[in-house]
Amino acid sequence: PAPRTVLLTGAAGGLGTLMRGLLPAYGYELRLLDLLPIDGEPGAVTADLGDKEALREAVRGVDAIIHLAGISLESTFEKILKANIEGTYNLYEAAREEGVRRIVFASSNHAVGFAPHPEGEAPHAPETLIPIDTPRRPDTFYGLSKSFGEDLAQFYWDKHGLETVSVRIGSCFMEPTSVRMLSVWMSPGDGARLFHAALTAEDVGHTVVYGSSANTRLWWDLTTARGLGYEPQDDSEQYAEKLIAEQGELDPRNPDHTRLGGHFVTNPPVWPY
Ligand code: NAI
Ligand code: 15L
Repeated sequence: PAPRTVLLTGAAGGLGTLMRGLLPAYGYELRLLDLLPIDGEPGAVTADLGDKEALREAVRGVDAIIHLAGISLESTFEKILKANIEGTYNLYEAAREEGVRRIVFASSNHAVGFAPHPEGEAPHAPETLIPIDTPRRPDTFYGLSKSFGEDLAQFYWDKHGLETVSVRIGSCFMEPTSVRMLSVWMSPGDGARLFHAALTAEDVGHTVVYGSSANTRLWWDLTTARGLGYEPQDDSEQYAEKLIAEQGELDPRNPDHTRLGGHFVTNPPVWPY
């Protein structure tokens, strides 16, 4: 049966807030969890991913989990280790113990951030797009934790039959705000479509997908995402003229402009606490 009750971790965050707005229309009943309390949601679970008891209680009885919680930018290895690596392990253990069948894991483009992206005129030829099985090349400790999360997901599938769709999200915000984002933008509506597909596709085992809209300037291959039944409806191209006028075209001599991870490869934004 299709999942109905879904635990959304990281529900107070940017993507969590967008998905809290969009996913109920697909018929999901969301249970919310975050380290921070959520305004107007007195039923939300306020818990740290380090609290195993709280996680076990939070996952009890849900059909699936969308795991967004964690440090979403670069930080010290010690902080990333606790929130993203141990935290994701704790959540998988809780899910295994409580018999949850599927997790949608918010991986990131930064798990492969050092991969070079196709250059030159878009749209890029299909054979030049970054394939889903390209060797992982994390660009930060943050990206390294997402790489670990994908391996953890594979292990829990092989060893315990717990399914995961790992979504290497590009940039999911209301609008793209940089020339790079024109290539990796995922509109909130497409994000909800992709999460819905990841929750409902059959026999996913552990499937890794890139998460973006059908952008004209796409750098990566959306085949595995489409294989879940995802049909993106949006394209960032409508924002291209304005962003390029403000910021200029990407410069192939600039190392920040030639790798999938963009400025994360040289000067990543740092988690504030
Ligand atoms: P965000 O930083 O806005 O939200 C993350 C949430 O996780 C926050 O509300 C924070 O309080 C919570 N959190 C952090 N540490 C926690 C802990 N130890 N226990 C419980 N909750 C904790 O990030 P955003 O943009 O909403 O991203 C959500 C997820 O998607 C993250 O895992 C991020 O790495 C991933 N992602 C997001 C992208 C995007 O474009 N927004 C792109 C690629 C990946
Ligand atoms: C990410 O993984 C971050 O969580 C998000 O805040 C964006 O910076 C995004 O990548 C990106 O690459 O634009």
